[in-house]
Amino acid sequence: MGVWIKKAVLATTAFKKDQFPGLDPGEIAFAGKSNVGKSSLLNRIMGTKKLVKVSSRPGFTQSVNFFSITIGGEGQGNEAFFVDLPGYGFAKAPASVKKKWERLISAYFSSGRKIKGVVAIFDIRRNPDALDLELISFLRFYNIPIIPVLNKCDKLGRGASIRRAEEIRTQLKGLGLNASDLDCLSLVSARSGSGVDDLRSLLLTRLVHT
Ligand SMILES: Nc1nc2c(ncn2[C@@H]2O[C@H](COP(=O)(O)OP(=O)(O)OP(=O)(O)O)[C@@H](O)[C@H]2O)c(=O)[nH]1
Ligand SMILES: [Mg+2]
Repeated sequence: MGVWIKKAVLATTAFKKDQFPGLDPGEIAFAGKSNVGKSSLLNRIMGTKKLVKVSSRPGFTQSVNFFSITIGGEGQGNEAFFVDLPGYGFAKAPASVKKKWERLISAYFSSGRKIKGVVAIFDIRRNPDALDLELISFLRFYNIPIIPVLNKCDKLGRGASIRRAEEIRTQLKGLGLNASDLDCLSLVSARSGSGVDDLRSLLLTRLVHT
């Protein structure tokens, strides 16, 4: 028997931390640079096409969005949140807006909520940089498990994806990711759906068992 999502709905859109939901059943958040495909991947994982708003314009998600999910199968009876975060590192955003997002993202990580993992999403074609290091350091400081994911694999062939994954794995190790976190490095495409079933199982299993 597997574990699956029976139902997913948008529960709360928060522009500041006092708008985070009072309910705290355990959650997994999606973080990464602007435009890496956080919102698209969430739609794929939840099996929804339009629940999470997506745009080719970087800096699209500007609030913290909590999606309430009902788990079925082995995890029957469990409720949890998936949390879509605004992206960081959007060069063209005005400084004041960047500050606001940064404050919101750090308020989220330091909120004391039951964050059972953060899916750290990277574009498989790009190397992690200083801003990604900031995210990783932040998560390590708060002892939040990191689930690294390389998205947009449809842009590369299978061989090239595997080669890139090895390069990025080495770089992430250099940025301080634990071996145990790196063990579950996932290669996915939010566009084609490849790798998404395995990632969904991994996330739901975390939610149910940790
Ligand atoms: N080729 C390809 N494009 C993708 C994939 N995932 C997302 N995209 C595209 O990338 C763009 C950004 O997607 P979003 O899901 O809005 O990205 P985001 O990370 O939520 O962006 P922000 O909200 O700005 O932080 C959109 O044009 C998507 O269609 C993928 O796996 N492959
Ligand atoms: Mg988004």
